[in-house]
Amino acid sequence: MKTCQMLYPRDTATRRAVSMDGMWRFQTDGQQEGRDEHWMDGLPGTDTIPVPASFQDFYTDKDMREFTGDVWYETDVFVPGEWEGQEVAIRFGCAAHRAEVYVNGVHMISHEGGFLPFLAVVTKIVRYNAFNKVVAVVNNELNVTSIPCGETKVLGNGKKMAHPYFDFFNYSGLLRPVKLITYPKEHIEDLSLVHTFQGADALVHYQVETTGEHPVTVEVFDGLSEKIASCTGKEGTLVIPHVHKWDIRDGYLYRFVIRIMDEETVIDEYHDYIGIRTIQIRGTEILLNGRSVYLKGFGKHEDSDIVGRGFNMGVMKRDLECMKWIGANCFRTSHYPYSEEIYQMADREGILVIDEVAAVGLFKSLMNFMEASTGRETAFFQAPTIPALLENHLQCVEDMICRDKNHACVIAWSLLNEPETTDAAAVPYFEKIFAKAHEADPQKRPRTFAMIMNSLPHNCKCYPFSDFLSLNRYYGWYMLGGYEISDAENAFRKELDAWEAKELDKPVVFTEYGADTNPAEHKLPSVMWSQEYQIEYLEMCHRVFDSYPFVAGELVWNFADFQTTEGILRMNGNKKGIFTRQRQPKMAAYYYKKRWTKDLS
Ligand code: CKX
Repeated sequence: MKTCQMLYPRDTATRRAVSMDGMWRFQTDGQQEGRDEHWMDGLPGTDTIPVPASFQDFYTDKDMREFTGDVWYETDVFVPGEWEGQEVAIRFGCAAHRAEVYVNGVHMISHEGGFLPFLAVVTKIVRYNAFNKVVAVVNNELNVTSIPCGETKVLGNGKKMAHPYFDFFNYSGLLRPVKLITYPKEHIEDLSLVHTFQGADALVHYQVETTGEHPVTVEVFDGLSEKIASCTGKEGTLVIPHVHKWDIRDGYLYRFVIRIMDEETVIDEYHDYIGIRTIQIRGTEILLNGRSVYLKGFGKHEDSDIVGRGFNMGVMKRDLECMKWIGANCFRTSHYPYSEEIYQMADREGILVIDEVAAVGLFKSLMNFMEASTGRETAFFQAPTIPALLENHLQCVEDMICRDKNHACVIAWSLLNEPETTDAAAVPYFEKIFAKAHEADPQKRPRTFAMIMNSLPHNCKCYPFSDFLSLNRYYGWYMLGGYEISDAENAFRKELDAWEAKELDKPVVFTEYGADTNPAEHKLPSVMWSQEYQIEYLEMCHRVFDSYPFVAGELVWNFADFQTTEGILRMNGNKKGIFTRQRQPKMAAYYYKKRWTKDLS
C-alpha cells in the first residue's frame, strides 16, 4: 500500500507533525483478555512506560523482560480544531513485530512487520479540540512467516517464550517515535530521485506522486535561500550547475521543495534534504561518483542499555562520532531497517549505509552461529509456510525501499541475512525478492544478501543474485579458533581461492567477521575471548582480505557489544563489539583506527 506514510513527517506551510512521545499507559496481556475486556476503551492498570523504547529492560522481574505476547499501550492526544478539513493521522515509526491501533475505541489499522513506519489515518474518527484515546496492541511473537523468523514456545509453566532463529534479543514494543500529523486532502504522496552527472553539473530526475490533479512545482535550494533550480510538473529533470557532490565525510545536502499549486495558492508543500551522488558496480569495484571505494566499518544493532532497541538520539550521535574517530565510512543496518533519523544523520555526515530488511533467521536453527560451519541443511525453503513468509518479506522490501530510496547514504540493499542457500528451493524465493528490490528502487542500487558460512562457492545456489557478494565469515572464531588460527587462515584462503576461480567479476564485501571479546580480559600470550586475541584474529582476517583484489570492503561484526538471548555461548550478550555496549573502545578500536585512517577515501 503506498500512501504518504513513508514520507518523513515534517512541518511545512501545509503540514504539521506533533510528537506523541512520552509516558504511555502500559499493560501486558498474558491471559489474552484485553480484547474481550475492551481494553481498547482504556487499560485497567496504572503502570506507565516511555515511548519510544523497548519495554523489556525497565522492569526488575524476568516475566516482564521475557514477556511474549500482546502488550497494550494507551495515551490521550489532543487534536487541534484548526486541523478540521485536513487529513489527520498517527504515524508510528514502528511497532515490533505487529500492531493493532484503536482510536476512541474504534479499530483503525493492523500492521505486520516490526521495523518500518505505518500510518493510522484517523480523520473520520477523531474529535477536534478534544482529547482522543489512542490504544496500540503490540505483539512480539515470532513464527516462521514473520520477518524476522523464529518460534514461540510455551514453557511447562504456561509462559510463552520467543525463540528467535537469530541471536539478538527479541526487544519489542513501540521502539520509535510516534507522531500526530496533519496534511491536506490533496497531498504529495511520494518523491523519487535519480542522479546523473554531466561535466560539472548534475541532472536530477524527479518524480512526484500526488493524490490530485493540480500542478506541481519543484525547487532546489543551496543553503536556506539560494534557489538554484526549479521545474514544473510531476516528473522532470533539474540541472544543478557546478554541483557539490555528496561524498564520504562530505555530506553536502540540497533542500528539495515540492508544492501542489492552485494558481497562487499552495495546496500542499513538502521538503526534503537530498545528497547528489551516483553509486555503481564496475567489475570488482564499488564506485561512488565514479570513484572506487573500499567499505570500512561495521555491522551494527540498534541496542543500548535500558531502552534496548528503542530510539535513542544520544546513542546515535555517539555511534556516528565513534565511527568518524575510527575512520569508518560505512555500516550495515543489520538486521532490520533502522529508525529514519540515523539515515538523516548519515546523510549529513557522509557515511555510507547498506540498508538491510529484517529477513533474518531464514534458516531453521536456534543457534545458527554454531551450525554455520557444520553444513547442516534444514530445508527451510521447502516448508508450506513459505508463500506467507514471502508475502511479508516482499512487503517489507517494498516499504523499506519506499522509505529510504532518497537517502544519499544508502548505497545498497541487503535483502536477507544468512538464509539457507544450499537448497534449490531457495532460488525462486530469491528471484522474487531481488526482482522486487529492482522494481521498487528508482536508483537501481546494488542488491546483496549476507551469506552464512555454509554458503560456499561449491554449494551456494543463490549468490548469482547478488550484485556484490556479502560474506559473513568466522574462520578463527566459530571454526578453527584459538590455537588453530593458522589452519583458519589457510581454510579462509582456500575458500577465497575458490571464489576467485569462479571469475565472478563482482566485488566481495565482508559483512561480518569478528571474535567475542571480554573487555576485562587480557592475556599474554592470547587466548580466545581476550582483547589480545581479538586483535590477532582481526590481523589474520585483514592479511587474507588484503591479498585478494576483489575484496571491496570490511564491515566487522559488531560495532558494539549487544544483548542476546541468554545461553552457554553468550556471556550476557554478544561480545564481538569493537566498542563496549556503553560505546567505549576495546583495544581493537585503536588497532582499527590505525588501519582505517591511513587512507581516508
Ligand atoms: N551472524 C555464524 C549473524 C549475527 C550474529 C553472528 C554471531 C552470526 C554468526 C553466524 O546476527 O550475531 O554469532 O556473532
